[in-house]
Amino acid sequence: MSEFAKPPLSPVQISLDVSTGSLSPSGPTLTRRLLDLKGCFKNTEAWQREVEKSNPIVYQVISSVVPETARELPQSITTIFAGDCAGELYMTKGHQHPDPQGEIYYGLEGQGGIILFDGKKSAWVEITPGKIGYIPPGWAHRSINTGKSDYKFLAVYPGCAGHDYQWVLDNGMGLRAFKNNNNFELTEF
Ligand code: S6P
Ligand code: ZN
Repeated sequence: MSEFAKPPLSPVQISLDVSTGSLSPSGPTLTRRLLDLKGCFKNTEAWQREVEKSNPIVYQVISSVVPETARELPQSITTIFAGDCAGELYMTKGHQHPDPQGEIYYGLEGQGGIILFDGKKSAWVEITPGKIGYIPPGWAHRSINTGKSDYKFLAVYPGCAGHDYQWVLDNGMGLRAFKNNNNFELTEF
């Protein structure tokens, strides 16, 4: 398995293959199945049933070789597959940055968006190919695939930011995204 490079890094060119969502050279790949999203979907009975039935892959994250350490600027490609659990669209776990740092997402393929929540206010930022979504410091973020094919985006974030997943389990995200006929709708959490 590929690993992060050890600082100090040399200047490097990184190739991005949008069709596979891969980077070269690349760092670690993370694959999240439905079981890994425990506590995320509203309908916990449907979630349990589908975990026992097939436990499908919901998304994967391919990191570049740039490590998640202070002063570095890591990047990753997230691919969220199309699907839903009892109508709630496939999504990432969502996290808050313990060190409140901003982040940018850049849409590569498919249709999606970000649910953001600062603990009081929630927001939705649509992401399609060529669009940049800005996540300000202090806003937890969860990505959603709102389309019928893979949704892929590039993330660039400060290496010191970190990932607090428990914050989302404790505070929610303010909004949920459900499929609705050929479209989707956002509902209260
Ligand atoms: C990292 C950045 C993304 C996510 C990825 C998966 O700060 O926001 O690379 O890690 O989209 O989401 P999650 O919520 O499982 O980390
Ligand atoms: Zn983040």
